[in-house]
Amino acid sequence: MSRLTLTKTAEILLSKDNILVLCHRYPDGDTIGSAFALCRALRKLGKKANVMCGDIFPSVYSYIYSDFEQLDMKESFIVAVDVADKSLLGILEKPYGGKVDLCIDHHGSNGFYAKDTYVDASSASTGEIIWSLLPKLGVEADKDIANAIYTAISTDTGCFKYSNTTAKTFRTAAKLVDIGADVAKINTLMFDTMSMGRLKLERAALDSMRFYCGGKIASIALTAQMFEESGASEGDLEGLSSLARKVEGVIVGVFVRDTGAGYKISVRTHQPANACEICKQFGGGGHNAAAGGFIKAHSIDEAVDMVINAAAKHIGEEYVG
Ligand SMILES: [Mn+2]
Repeated sequence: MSRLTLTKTAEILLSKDNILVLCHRYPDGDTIGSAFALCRALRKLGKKANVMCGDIFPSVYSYIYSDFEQLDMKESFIVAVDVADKSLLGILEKPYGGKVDLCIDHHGSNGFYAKDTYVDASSASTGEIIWSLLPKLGVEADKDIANAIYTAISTDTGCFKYSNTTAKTFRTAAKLVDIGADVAKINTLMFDTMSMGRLKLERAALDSMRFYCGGKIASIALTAQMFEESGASEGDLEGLSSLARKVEGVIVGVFVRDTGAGYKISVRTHQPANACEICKQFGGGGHNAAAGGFIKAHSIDEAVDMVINAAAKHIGEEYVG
């Protein structure tokens, strides 16, 4: 359960082979981009390495993984990237949750479930950490690695818009462009393309929006039926949780989704509200402006009510549900 420096992290990786890199469930651009970038870097060193995720990768990311062949390999070292807690491994928690040798992450709420952990909460994405790791591994990034890391960074910063974006984020992105990252193509895919399912899902989500505490808090409640009827896929959910926070005056945007196996909550905040503090009350976590968790409730209305209550208390407002 020790906390590593980046140099030590590189040293450990250099001393291992047959490395399995794990992503978190509901995989996003950061966990996918970080995993494939790291895996490709390890292979460049002549090592055997594979990527695994408990859920299917959304097809929008296929340019990262489509020409990537899984190797015949018996893993002897397990790395998790962007996975703050072992429960986030999803169906991989059972086989691998207690066996993660190394976790590389940027969540301040990291649960230190791995044998060794490198966590940098000031980093906007795990992708940025992988980028800093490359020279320590002695690996020069190629175009595939650049595209994977660019995806990780751009998606976790909302295309360089969120408050986690730093000068280092832009400097890293600039170097990725130098290497040949397909910036326009990736940005169009990630931020300017909508499937018909997503359109229907977004329409339903907007219809469900409710406001509380004089408009400082807003909620979106997505039922299993709404999801079903939209024809959307899991990947179409990306960014949906940020919609409520976009409304003028809203400092806490609450997104609750009935997954069929419990209620997934996502909270997005503007300062001074802190999303992580709100989600912690339900055993969740994340970042100051974006956090999430799961809650048990009898109905989606009850689940929304619980989070709105916590959010109202958090910002010092009165809420009577
Ligand atoms: Mn991330």
